[in-house]
Amino acid sequence: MNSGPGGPGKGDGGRDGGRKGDLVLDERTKTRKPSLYKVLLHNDDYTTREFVVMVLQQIFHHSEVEATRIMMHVHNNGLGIAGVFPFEVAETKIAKTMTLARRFEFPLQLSMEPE
Ligand code: TYC
Repeated sequence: MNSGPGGPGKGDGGRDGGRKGDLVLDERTKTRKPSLYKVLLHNDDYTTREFVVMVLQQIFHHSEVEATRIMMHVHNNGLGIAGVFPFEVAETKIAKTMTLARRFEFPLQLSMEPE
């Protein structure tokens, strides 16, 4: 039985960058994509539509048309996706949005979950 994908004994063609004998980083160490998280926007009865659209434009970089579409989706369905990002980017956007919302005394809630 061999040692499975990526294990020793393959000889070539795998993850050694095509080189034999040199000490090189595993190709996947350099190329593996970060896992992604959905940032979810929650509806409430108090945050203004205008504020939500502003946040979707300023923090999530959507166009006014797309921001309005997302806001209306959340308004009508209770929940929607503001965007999909690597973990730390998602966390930072949530924190920025929450801080801004609290400054305006809006109860807006966001959360994140693995894509
Ligand atoms: N439901 C809010 C209103 O009618 C608008 C709203 C939309 C609030 C999306 C939060 O995530 C939200 N003013």
